[in-house]
Amino acid sequence: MYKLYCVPDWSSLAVRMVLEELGEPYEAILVDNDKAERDTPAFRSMSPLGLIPALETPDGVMIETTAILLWLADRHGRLAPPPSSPERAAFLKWLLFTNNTVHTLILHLFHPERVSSEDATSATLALARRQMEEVLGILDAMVQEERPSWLVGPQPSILNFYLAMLMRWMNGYEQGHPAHIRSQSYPSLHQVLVTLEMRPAAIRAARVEGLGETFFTSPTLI
Ligand SMILES: N[C@@H](CCC(=O)N[C@@H](CS)C(=O)NCC(=O)O)C(=O)O
Repeated sequence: MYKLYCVPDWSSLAVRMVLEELGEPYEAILVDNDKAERDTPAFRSMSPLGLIPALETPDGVMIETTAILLWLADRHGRLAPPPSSPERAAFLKWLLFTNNTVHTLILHLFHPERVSSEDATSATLALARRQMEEVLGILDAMVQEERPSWLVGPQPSILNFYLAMLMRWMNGYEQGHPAHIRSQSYPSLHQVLVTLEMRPAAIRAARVEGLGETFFTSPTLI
């Protein structure tokens, strides 16, 4: 059985939602959000930077949200166009784009002190905000123009879950902070959240993690 090392509402949420969607049994191992627990040799041997998530699989421990999601999709043959599909190229491109831009910029918006000196955090936040608006605009336009089946088709892909989690955090961030970006400003992306919010797997994961009802579109962060 998979073992998911998680903290509620951290990046492990996307993995939990995907495991729920796949209907795969897993054990959720709650890690204390206190850094000390993630700093233990035992945890560091699985996740060298002490980051969440980590997933124990029959092939060894995995880290990195995108790698885990893609591995799960490929292993179970669902939630992503398969390697032979003509849709695979675009899917991979936008999955990695989301990982490298949206997820990275969120970390800059939430922890500007990690990427700039103390006295430059407001400039870092302003820059990250502008960059985030640009990349969300690019993604929104892509969805509107291309209507990719792996994002707006009848079945979600791993990217729906990943993107919805990332946008949840921005939707729920304290108003007035540069990290507070409403998904409504990006209508095609917002629709992905609206649709996924009704998905039983997402609802189950949200309940277990205590994320409330409108957990993507109008969330309260925990
Ligand atoms: N590149 C990693 C980033 C994971 C990450 O930053 N996880 C956050 C939680 S959402 C974390 O563990 N933060 C703890 C810390 O930075 O000390 C991934 O995509 O999985």
